Amino acid sequence: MPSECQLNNGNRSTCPDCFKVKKDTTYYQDAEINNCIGSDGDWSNYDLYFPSKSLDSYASQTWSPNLSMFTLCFWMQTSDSDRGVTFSYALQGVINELTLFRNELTINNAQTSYKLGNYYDGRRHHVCVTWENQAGSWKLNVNGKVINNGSRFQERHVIHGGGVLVIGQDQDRLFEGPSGGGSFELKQSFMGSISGMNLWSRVLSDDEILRMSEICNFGNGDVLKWSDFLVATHNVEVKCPSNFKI
Ligand SMILES: [Ca+2]
Repeated sequence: MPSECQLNNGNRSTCPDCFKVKKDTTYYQDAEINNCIGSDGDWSNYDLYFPSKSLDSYASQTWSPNLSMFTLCFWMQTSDSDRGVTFSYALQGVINELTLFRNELTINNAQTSYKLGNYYDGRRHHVCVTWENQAGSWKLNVNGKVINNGSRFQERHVIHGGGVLVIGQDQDRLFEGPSGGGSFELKQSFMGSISGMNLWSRVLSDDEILRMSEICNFGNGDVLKWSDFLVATHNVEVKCPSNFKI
């Protein structure tokens, strides 16, 4: 006989083994929330949508490890004709510790040119940037192809953890939250969608990157994974399920 109503945050996707069929029991699950959960059971099947250029839209995060190499991958779709910035990581005293400008990759305030801006064309693209500090080799990979690469870029440098990462804006001074103000520049705010952003502490191979781009797989970064970005979004639309997955 139905008698009790139990509500909890778990569901069949987050904990398949917890679900037990029980007589006279009906299982309900919020369909919309369910749409945001990826096949990994994590809250990862969503896009961040920045509807227009604005100083007040962003997602922010941080990470702990120091990085002597990295791979950063994400999906994006933008028709921004201006200098929208996807990724801005700053440390106290080093405002461009790792920044993806439209046509420059910046590590520890030094820049190298690339052609990411060619893909601000309104279509969906898979973007990866890799770098390592032994040879200073770096690479921009879009849709599984190497677009630009170089070496002797910031050899021996270590990107320290504990800074401030902002998605969708360029930090002109260390961002300290909504009340801080004055940290961003409108021309460099991002409009469009960003999804599946992950950061790894190693250089992924071209094959691994190609596979991710072909199957629209987000992967799971060991430094940051996409589900980590939901906790601190501000005036950004969260759209589920992701428009970038097949
Ligand atoms: Ca700026």
